[in-house]
Amino acid sequence: MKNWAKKVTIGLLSASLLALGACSGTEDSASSGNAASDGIQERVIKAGIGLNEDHPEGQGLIKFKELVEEKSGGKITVQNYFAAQLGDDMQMTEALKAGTQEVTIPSTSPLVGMVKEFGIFDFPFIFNSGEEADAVLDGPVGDQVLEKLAEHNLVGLGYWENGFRNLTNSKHPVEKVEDFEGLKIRTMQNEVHLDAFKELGANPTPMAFSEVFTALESKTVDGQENPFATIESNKFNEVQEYLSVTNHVYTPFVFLMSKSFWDKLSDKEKEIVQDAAIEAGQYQRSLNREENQKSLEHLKEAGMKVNEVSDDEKKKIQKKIQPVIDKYADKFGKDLFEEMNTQLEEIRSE
Ligand code: TK8
Repeated sequence: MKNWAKKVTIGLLSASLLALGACSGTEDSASSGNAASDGIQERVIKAGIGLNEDHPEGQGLIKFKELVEEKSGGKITVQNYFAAQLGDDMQMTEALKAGTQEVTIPSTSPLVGMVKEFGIFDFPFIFNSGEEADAVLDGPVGDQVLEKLAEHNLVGLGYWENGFRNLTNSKHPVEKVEDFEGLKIRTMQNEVHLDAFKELGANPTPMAFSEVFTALESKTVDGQENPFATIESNKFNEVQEYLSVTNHVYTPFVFLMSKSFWDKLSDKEKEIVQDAAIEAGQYQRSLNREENQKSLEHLKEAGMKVNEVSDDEKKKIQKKIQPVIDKYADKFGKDLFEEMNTQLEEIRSE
């Protein structure tokens, strides 16, 4: 998306979020009797993610902390917790709903049981590049999905990037569609991923990310799939021999805030938090794209046996899982799915 277009979308998103909380925003600060003249109170944001501090997501969260603290003149502080210290993606999301944690940035995939529309991003081979994903996620399709979060006591402040996923396993290189046969693969807790791997003849098991290393080490599963940066940061190469460059699906991260916390914020505080989430997200996305390529090189150097998958073979994989897409497109919202496809066609014809 062109830069100006991105700014307009972000502007609209901020405006609609401000409107969302406008009625309830100032009440709390006024009644607590210490409303500050600049509209900023002393507050603490507890933020947790599933990945490590050295991962681009961890670095993005550190950037978010810096920005919020700087923009609020040190009045709003952010306490960061990495590596699932506060729980896995679903547990932290529940904590936000309960109002016991303020921020988390999970993959959208395990949230599909709560907001089914997130599932349209889980279809294999839907995006050809990170830029295509940005355009859809930062545009009207992404916004419509974020709006669904309000009824779950959540506010979505934008999308960050987990990225394109690649398969690792301890058995053999996966070069052809037949090579999936019988492989025990850990998937995210997401029905599209589960069904797609079944369709390919694999034996998938859904599992929280925080359990994956141990499951690989103990050979409970043969393999898993994640972007290169995650494979490196979580040292999966120590327990996995083969890395197949499948790029089979793109996963967004979604920046979530507890709505009960959001509703307490003044307009000024909302602006600070919203702008920091977007700005840190732009930093995170570009770092992620740089680091991902470096990570692939590091994994090769560390001795992983890396193989490419030909375009022909990818087409065969795609064809085999088409029934899964057809089944779930209806379930997640045909209109939204079509709107996404129309936007992608427009981008590709530009
Ligand atoms: C980390 C997860 C992870 C995801 C997964 O909390 O579960 O495999 O790719 O990045 O969100």
